[in-house]
Amino acid sequence: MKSKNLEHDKQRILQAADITPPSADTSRRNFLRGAVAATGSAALAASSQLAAQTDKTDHSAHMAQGGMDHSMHAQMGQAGNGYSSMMFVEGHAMQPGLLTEPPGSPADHEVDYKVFDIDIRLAEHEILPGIKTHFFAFNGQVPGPEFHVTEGDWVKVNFTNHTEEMHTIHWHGIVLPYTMDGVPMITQDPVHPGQTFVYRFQAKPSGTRWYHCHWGTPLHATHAMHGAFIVHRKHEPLKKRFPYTRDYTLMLEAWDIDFSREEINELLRGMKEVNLLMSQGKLDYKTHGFFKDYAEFKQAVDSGDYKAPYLQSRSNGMHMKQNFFGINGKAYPATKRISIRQGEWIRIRMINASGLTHHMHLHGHDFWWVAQDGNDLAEPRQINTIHVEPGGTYDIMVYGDNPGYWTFHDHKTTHATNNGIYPGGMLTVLEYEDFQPSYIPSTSVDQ
Ligand SMILES: [Cu+2]
Repeated sequence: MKSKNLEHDKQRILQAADITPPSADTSRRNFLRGAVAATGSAALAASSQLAAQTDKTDHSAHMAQGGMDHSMHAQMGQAGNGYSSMMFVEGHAMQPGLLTEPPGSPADHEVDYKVFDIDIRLAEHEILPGIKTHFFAFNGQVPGPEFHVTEGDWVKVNFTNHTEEMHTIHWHGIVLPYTMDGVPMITQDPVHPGQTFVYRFQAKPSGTRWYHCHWGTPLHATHAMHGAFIVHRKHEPLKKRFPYTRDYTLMLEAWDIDFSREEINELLRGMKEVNLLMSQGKLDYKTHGFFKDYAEFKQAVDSGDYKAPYLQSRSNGMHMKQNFFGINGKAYPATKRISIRQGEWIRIRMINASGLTHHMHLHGHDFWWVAQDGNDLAEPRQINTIHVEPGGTYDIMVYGDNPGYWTFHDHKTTHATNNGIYPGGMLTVLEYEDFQPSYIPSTSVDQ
């Protein structure tokens, strides 16, 4: 009876919401044509402006205190039993707006919070000339805004979701209360469309840390929902040996723009339906795979009531195959160069958001590897190629003693390409500001 009503509701909603089936014209082979088509597609018409936005605000804390009594589901912490999964929502009705301020951090009047506002929007982003695509992006930019705080600062981040999809923010490498860790269905309810979630924590330990969405990570975190979270020390001991005067952050990225376009289209189509059902309290596990616990999930699969996605394939039948690679949202030759002067030390912080491994190699110089995952190495290592693991952060120091133009790139050569064409992708140039080149090639895309 229930499922019959649900089927009726679903049909009515599909009609009311005017949800069109995914276009057949989405073959991987047609990626360039498809990229143009997606730009004008109706599903993406709500794309936000890529307006430059102040990414850091320091206004005084002034947020309404959410009710604690209903905000934290105590039983969620016990839901694990070795079976924790994002599909399990014990005690949660999947209604938006139930959870805004879970416990674990001091109230506004107890500490002096540094306040930041960040949002998530659907935005069009240009990876390099001719290649534009839509991403879920923090403040509409790729990567998201770069946070700079000092170790020990209390940080409050007002995170507002302006998309039709659910998201969270995970603070990667920050030691904080588990209620602020940003993993949906494990430590917090997902942040629903239109909702604001307030993250509160103390910035520690120091070093190169980062943040990313933890919902649907193959699309969200690796494609665009990532940014640097730099925790400075009051006194930086590394400056004694390496008196650096400039500090660069390089987010290493990889994109499958066919996958991202089709996933976003599919998600928008599906989320319209989910959001409508949710708002009416009619979201059912059989349609969307949300379960109270592992036992209910197992029973549903065993009985044949529910077919798990891994027993089928992705909704659009695609698997991610990265075809563009980049640094700070751009692929070579659109990547921003790294400037240095003779006799200058610079610091370069690399954050691997791509989900792949990279081998960053600098021409014409050795560099000193000084920190990993935000923590100083016991002894810096003098090398010129550094192995960069998914999720890891790596800090190096470079000394300007060889004037010229020097490439800095992933030595995994497939990553120094644009859609398979070399040169491109994860490649930039270390350039000396204070010298006159004696030779410049007569043909170049970047001189
Ligand atoms: Cu997300």
